[in-house]
Amino acid sequence: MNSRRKFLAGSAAGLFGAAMVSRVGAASLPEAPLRDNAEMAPPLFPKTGPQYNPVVTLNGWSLPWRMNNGWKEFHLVAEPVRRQLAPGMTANLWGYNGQSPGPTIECVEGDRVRIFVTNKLPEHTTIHWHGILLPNGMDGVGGLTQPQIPVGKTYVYEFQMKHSGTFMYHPHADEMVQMAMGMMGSLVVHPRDPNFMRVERDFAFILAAYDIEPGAATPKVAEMTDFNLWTWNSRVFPGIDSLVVRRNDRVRVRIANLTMTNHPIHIHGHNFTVGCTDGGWVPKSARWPETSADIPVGAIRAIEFVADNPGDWAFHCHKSHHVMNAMGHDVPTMIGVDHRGVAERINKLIPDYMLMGERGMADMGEMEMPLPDNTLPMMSGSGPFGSIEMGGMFTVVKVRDGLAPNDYKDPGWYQHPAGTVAYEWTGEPPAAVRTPAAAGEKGPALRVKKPAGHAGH
Ligand SMILES: [Cu+2]
Repeated sequence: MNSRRKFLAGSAAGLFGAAMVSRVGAASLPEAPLRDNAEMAPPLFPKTGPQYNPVVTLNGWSLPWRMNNGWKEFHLVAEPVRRQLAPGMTANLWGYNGQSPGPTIECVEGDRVRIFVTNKLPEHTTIHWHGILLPNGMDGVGGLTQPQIPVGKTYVYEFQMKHSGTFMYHPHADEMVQMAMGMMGSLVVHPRDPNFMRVERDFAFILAAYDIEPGAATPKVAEMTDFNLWTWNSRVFPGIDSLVVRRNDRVRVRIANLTMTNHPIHIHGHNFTVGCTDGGWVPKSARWPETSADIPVGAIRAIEFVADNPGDWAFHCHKSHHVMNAMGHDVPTMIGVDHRGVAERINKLIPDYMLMGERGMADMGEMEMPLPDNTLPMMSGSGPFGSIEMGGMFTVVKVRDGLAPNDYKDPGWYQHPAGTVAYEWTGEPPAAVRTPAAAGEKGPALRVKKPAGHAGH
């Protein structure tokens, strides 16, 4: 901590502890780059320090740094942000450096890092470095290991990255509000040996949930269980980036969960193993094949697979209520009810009123339902064969031949070789044969029931 002492001694305002850092900001703070959009930035290859294979953050970016006498210096600014969740809906969130989640911090095992955190929120904050083995006073738990960072002040965290793996950062101050507002970011520590657990494509994102009323833009921060927007890096389908990979690439996807429930993340057309948790690497001898990995609350799983099956593969949370977007409260079941024209009339009286479809809910995917402003259809996204009827935690892994090593551009939809797509059978249907009902039994009744409200989805 030598250079920290030097740093503080050099300050003109050496009487006020860490708060003084902001007084010398103009001279000593590294730049705090900002980002004003939710596009995926290309991987950030290191220009200085040890080499590594950088990650790609879905709908996000990695924070540039500067080297200063052997320290890797980053600057995070905690602040209110406007985040587009998908085209058609923008939310008022809190985040870092212009976006929620904040930028991914990437460094290398053994690096000494100095992270400046400037608080531009309307209340105090801290940052906890989830999973990092560090000195207690750098752990970022407000009141326990440091005073909270007051509004307008900058604090400095300094520690050495002792082990490689997948971690995250988030506040440990007024946590319920600050995480419900979107304050979080990925933190990746690359192995010192770039060939250790090497992959060709390495993705990172965080699971976050919000409760935003249809027609509103600000999450309800007191919500405990009843969330209606299930996001990857504060984006919902169809706003989530595809994972573009070259055929036969080894792929890692680092998934952190900062929602209040678990998410079984499922891939099609491949199987994977869990290669890393926020506790460290899983030895290869201890892995087993999966197609879904449950990501517990407050945990991280990095899955690894070889992308050997070309195509457009669904990749999603397997809880079916997590692959849809916001519904109004008390949505009635309307299956079997002809309500054409009713919603428009009700909407004049109750702006956030939405109807479920009368033939099931696929109507929502076809966007026939009138929606309040700044509200996404519950299910949407169109594919080469029509509406995909998804929302929330859903995207596509696009496995293609012949991509350049760092080409993450959307290659468009998969062109299926002739004879490899499910097709309609056009013969005569067989005569229906029904099993006679047992004596006293009525015929089969179709019942479709949805819970009132959206608790638990
Ligand atoms: Cu889920």
